Amino acid sequence: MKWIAGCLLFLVCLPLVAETAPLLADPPSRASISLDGTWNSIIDPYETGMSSHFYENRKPASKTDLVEYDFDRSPKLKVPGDWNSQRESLLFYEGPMWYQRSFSYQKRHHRVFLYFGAANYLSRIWLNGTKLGEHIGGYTPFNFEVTEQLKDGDNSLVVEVDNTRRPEGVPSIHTDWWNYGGITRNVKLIEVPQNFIQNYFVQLAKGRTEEIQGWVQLHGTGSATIEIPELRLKQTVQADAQGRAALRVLAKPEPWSPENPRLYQLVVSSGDDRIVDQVGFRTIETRGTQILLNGKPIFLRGISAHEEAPYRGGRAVSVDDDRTLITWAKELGCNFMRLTHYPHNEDMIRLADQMGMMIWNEVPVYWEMQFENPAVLDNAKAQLRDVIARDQNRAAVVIWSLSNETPITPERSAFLKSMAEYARSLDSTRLISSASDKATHLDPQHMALNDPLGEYLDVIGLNEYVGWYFAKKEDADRIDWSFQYQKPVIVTEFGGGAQYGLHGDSDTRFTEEYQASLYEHQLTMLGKIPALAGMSPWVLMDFRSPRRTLSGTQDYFNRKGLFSDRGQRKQAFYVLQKFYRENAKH
Ligand code: GCB
Repeated sequence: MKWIAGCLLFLVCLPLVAETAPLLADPPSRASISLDGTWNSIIDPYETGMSSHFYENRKPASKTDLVEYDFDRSPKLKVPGDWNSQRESLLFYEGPMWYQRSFSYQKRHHRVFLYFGAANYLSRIWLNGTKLGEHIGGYTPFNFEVTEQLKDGDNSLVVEVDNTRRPEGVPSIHTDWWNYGGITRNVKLIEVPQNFIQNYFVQLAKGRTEEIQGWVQLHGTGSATIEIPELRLKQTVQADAQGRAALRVLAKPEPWSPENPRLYQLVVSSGDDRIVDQVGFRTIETRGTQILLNGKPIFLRGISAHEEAPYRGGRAVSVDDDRTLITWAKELGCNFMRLTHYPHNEDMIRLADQMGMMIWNEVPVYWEMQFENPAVLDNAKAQLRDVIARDQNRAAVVIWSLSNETPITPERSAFLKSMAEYARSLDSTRLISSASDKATHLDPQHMALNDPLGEYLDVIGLNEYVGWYFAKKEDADRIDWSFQYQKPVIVTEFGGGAQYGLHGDSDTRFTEEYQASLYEHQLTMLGKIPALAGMSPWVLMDFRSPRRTLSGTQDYFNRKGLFSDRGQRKQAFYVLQKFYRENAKH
């Protein structure tokens, strides 16, 4: 009996579908074929596609054959792109959507992987009717090997993407941003030799400006050669039985910084595989309550931002969208962006490397979640693992953020402790943080953040809405803050809503004057926090949120942007710009 129960348990625990393959590094030098463009799509709120086998992409075999779907006659969707902003009727749609495209292929390389930049939230993928697997999580890349399933000539790729919100999801049911569904990032075939370079990590060792360390992960064995021609560096390292080759070498690169975003060509080769990347080198550490970039204290003049497209709305999908967002942050005087509340696209991080913008990179552990559920922890860790695997060579990324505004419970603290340890085991060179809003009012003039989570972090993130969600903005002038942990503090959010062009006195909510005045009072208050090492007010641009229903003012937009969603600057933009100009040296 026990034996049968054991077997049953084993069967239940077995994955029901093929797993995704380990993530491939995807620098622009990889040989690849883009599958972006116009795809066929079928909205499927009742998920009949599974029982009707949409993935077979079948046509009636005869006049009498009943097939109740036809991808070729269905509406089109652009990939990459969210579906909500492509068709008015899809603005609020949450549920399954089927995507299909045909493409022709001629085999040129030994092995081929199908790579998705991201699809929100649950994806199931079939190539020529064969299921490749599933992926959970809306903001991280994933890939499958398709060497066996690809045919010479015509191929049909079918993807079911379902953005239904789920209690056990990461994030869970409630967020303050739009649950954009769809294949929101690039899709491509990546071609590699039989033995290939899976990934590589080449950065300065923690706190060492003259030592480059890292590894190359091979799919196969043998050796890997790492070259940085401008540093006259060339090292060949032998892989162990797991294909991992460790690197440690003395070198003196010119340090990357926002003022001087110096990048070096990096060449990694092994057998027939060769990767070329652009990599910057910098150190990032803390000392007491300071953050040190390349050994020197730096103040993070930041702004928070969602991955939403300026002017036209919807998910940001192009390098031009990314460039506009970073350019606006630069105009504001920023050297730092907090990219909330999930990993943004890879191009954004690459652009930050090139343009000189330090990045806070976050995973969507947000508000209430099932912290006691081990599968949720696995999911959150997988998202953390994959964003680190994707961005670990970007000097711009200085902080991995584990979470935002989670409730203080023993289960949540254990969850985040485990995440912090995992992040450090994957990347020991960057800082770990999290944003907490669990401050307490000790008395009218004194607030304290004593979130036990602080123990596991290098940098404390504080979200506080004095003058918007509680207290009057004028109260900020008299409020002092205290923190339980002697660590650097970044005020990761403060702000208030304003409708661009709405004017009035500074006590009237949603006027530009109210927002500008709130910033003035906030900046007075923040100036009195000795441990303050940076800030990233909420938020760069107005963004869509289903929670923001106030008609005529919000219209399903969170209006706390310094820019409107159409790119107009509000008065508060200039308040913060002035402050950052005056504090540029700190
Ligand atoms: C917060 C959240 C952010 C919200 C923001 C707001 O504390 O972290 O996701 O959008 O407040 O506008 O209320």
